[in-house]
Amino acid sequence: MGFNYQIAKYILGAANLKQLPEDEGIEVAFAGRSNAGKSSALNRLTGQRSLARTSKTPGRTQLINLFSLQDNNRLVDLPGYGYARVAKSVKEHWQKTLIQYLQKRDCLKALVILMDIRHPCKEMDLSMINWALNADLKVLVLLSKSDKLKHGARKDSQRKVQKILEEKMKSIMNLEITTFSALNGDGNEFLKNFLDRQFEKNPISGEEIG
Ligand SMILES: Nc1nc2c(ncn2[C@@H]2O[C@H](COP(=O)(O)OP(=O)(O)O)[C@@H](O)[C@H]2O)c(=O)[nH]1
Ligand SMILES: [Mg+2]
Repeated sequence: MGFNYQIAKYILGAANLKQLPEDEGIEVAFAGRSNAGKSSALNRLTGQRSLARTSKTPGRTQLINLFSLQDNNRLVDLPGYGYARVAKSVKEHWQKTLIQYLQKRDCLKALVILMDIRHPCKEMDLSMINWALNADLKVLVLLSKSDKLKHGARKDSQRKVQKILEEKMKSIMNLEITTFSALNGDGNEFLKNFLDRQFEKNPISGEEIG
């Protein structure tokens, strides 16, 4: 009885916090460096090829894009962080808006943080993960574009990242990691299962049969 992510519908792109819908229900946001694969992951998750615009020009998704699911649940495509080729003033504005969203949005329950499996754990990634865990958010790390590596290298990278995060984070209780490919669907079930648990209103504590 997982959620239906195919019904996701674009609501709006917010340029600032005032344009966001009411701060109620549950939001799970996708974050990561520009070009990490956020939009592609949302497209794969929802089975909609062009739900979130994917771009070959990094740094173009500079709005907070919201998508509705059933029951006042929403997916959020955040502007990518740390892309150098954008004007400094523009970058600073977005960094500020991003931080404000993360700090002030009460309905934000979890972050999905994408890191290119070939270039994981950059400084901004680590501070983002650290910040989210300290703010008591659930965090799922997607090591994206896993199709770019062979099976062995993929597993190696995941183990390395796991170790780095164990060392650098105070607690990894609320942290999960999987490899992910928007191209071949690797990790998509893991992602769905993670999201199902965030959106679930009354998590069943014990086994309930019948
Ligand atoms: N091979 C491969 N390429 C990907 C994957 N996900 C994204 N890309 C490519 O990476 C680039 C950036 O993707 P996009 O989703 O726009 O990243 P965003 O900036 O984080 O939203 C695009 O050229 C995508 O086609 C993946 O799983 N495998
Ligand atoms: Mg994007």
